[in-house]
Amino acid sequence: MTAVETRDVLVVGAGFGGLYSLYVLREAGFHVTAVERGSGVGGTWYWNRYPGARCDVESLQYSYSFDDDLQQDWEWTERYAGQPEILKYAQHVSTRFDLTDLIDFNTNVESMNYDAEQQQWTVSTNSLTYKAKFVIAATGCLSSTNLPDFPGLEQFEGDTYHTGRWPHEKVDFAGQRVGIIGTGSSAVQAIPVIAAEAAELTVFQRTPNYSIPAHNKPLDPSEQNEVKSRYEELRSAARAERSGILSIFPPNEDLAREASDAEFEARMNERWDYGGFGFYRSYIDIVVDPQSNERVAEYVRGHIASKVDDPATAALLSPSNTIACKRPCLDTEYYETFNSEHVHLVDISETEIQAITPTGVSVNGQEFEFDALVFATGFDAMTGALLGMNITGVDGCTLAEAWAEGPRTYLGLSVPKFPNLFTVTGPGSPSVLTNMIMAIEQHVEWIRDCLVAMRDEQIATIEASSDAADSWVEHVNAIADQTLYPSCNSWYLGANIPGKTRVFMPLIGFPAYAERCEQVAANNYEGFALA
Ligand code: NA7
Repeated sequence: MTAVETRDVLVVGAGFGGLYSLYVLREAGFHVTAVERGSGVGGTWYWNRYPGARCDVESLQYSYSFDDDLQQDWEWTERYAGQPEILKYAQHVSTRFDLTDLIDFNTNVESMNYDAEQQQWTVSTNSLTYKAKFVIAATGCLSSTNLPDFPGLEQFEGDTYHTGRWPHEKVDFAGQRVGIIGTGSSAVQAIPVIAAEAAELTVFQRTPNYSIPAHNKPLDPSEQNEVKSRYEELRSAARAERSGILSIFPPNEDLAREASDAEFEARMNERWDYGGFGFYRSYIDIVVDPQSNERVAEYVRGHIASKVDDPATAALLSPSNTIACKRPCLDTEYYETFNSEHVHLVDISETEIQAITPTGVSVNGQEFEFDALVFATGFDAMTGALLGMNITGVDGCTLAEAWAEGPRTYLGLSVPKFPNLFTVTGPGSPSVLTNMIMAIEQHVEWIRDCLVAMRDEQIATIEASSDAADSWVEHVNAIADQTLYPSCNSWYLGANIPGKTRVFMPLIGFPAYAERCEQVAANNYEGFALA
């Protein structure tokens, strides 16, 4: 018989959300454990070890703010930290705050059932069964990989890799013919690095992406010290930003559609040369006004044309869709990589991949031979990991049933019919449209305060009301509908997964969201049923 462990709170996941949950709940006196399917901490940064993997939020911001000694002691080495450094940071946090012993590694949740009579969850895993009053799903937004069902996939005789499940050992592509499918953020980062090693690299592109130079560089110690000396002020200024991210370019109210050619060019050039997402803060109407959006898109297409020698390749790499309505990419020499003779671009926009064969890929009757295939095909974002846990709430309602029409949460934190279950950066919260670590801190602190209040008031259960969730989903989509975000087939909308219901999942605007969460708590958790 499987052993049963009892906890006040079970946390699922030991990425940044899980680690911080463990920390605050233990400090608040709860008996808490995390289960983690990996053999170490880090979540996204544990799995995404592909060549070139790097965060697109600057390292001095993509870090915890809850402990000043931590943020003062930790030294980042680059403007944008690479995966190995972020993983080391996560490991350091786990060790520094004695969290590692609170984590059961190599533990995969197989199902989760709520017992309304006992008012507790039973969480079955591949090893132990846990009973817990509360469950916190800190399962990440981009953690359930999407591997399309390519016919013949299992026949391929070479090595296959998914960027989101990269092996821990170094993969050596030297001398190999490598094929990569996908041109999203992961591919845009991986392609230049794989190209530097492989004998031949063939990129299969279904939709081109806009990418802005990262201009990554070693961090200047004086810049780092300057930020550290003002960390509190800068962190709170970041929380007041719509994206929770500060840029050296202050926000402005200017409209791209009104700028003269000279003004527009000068401003865009300045942002392009600096690199990073500050580019998109050049004008406030980029994601709301199609004409302004097209002006910025055309500016980027101009850069692609000037970077790529072959005009036909440049044209193929140039997107025509709305800029920034898919997650924008940051790159290091992405477009330039296609100037190398051993790098080939195959357009599959009209003729999808027909089959994976024992020796390679077949497209439109043409065979491409490879020693290795890389799937940079993304994730079942925001809902995949939650749905993968086979969760059943009250009245036998499964999460899959509850979300048949798309994810339905209140505040991105809670789902009707699933009492005492919290989601960290769940669908309906700002999550992926912000600095994730900042969003995680806000969510986890809200959950901690809620659990402490429940303990103090002797409240056993909390459950989002159906009406509150309906209005919340409407609110999230109404805000998105004021923008151009819903106009692309993005993973924000679930449009990258065949059959997935299209609902805009992240909420635009961190500060108003955080304020709303505070109001809800102050108004005795309005929108929730407490029992
Ligand atoms: P993305 O951004 O979802 O990119 C996945 C890529 O894979 C994208 O180019 C897709 O083309 C392509 N794709 C997906 N399915 C197929 C099939 N069936 N055939 C051909 N091509 C396909 O995932 P990433 O991992 O790059 O990035 C995820 C996030 O991680 C990123 O936004 C950052 O926040 C970090 P499509 O565009 O759908 O035509």
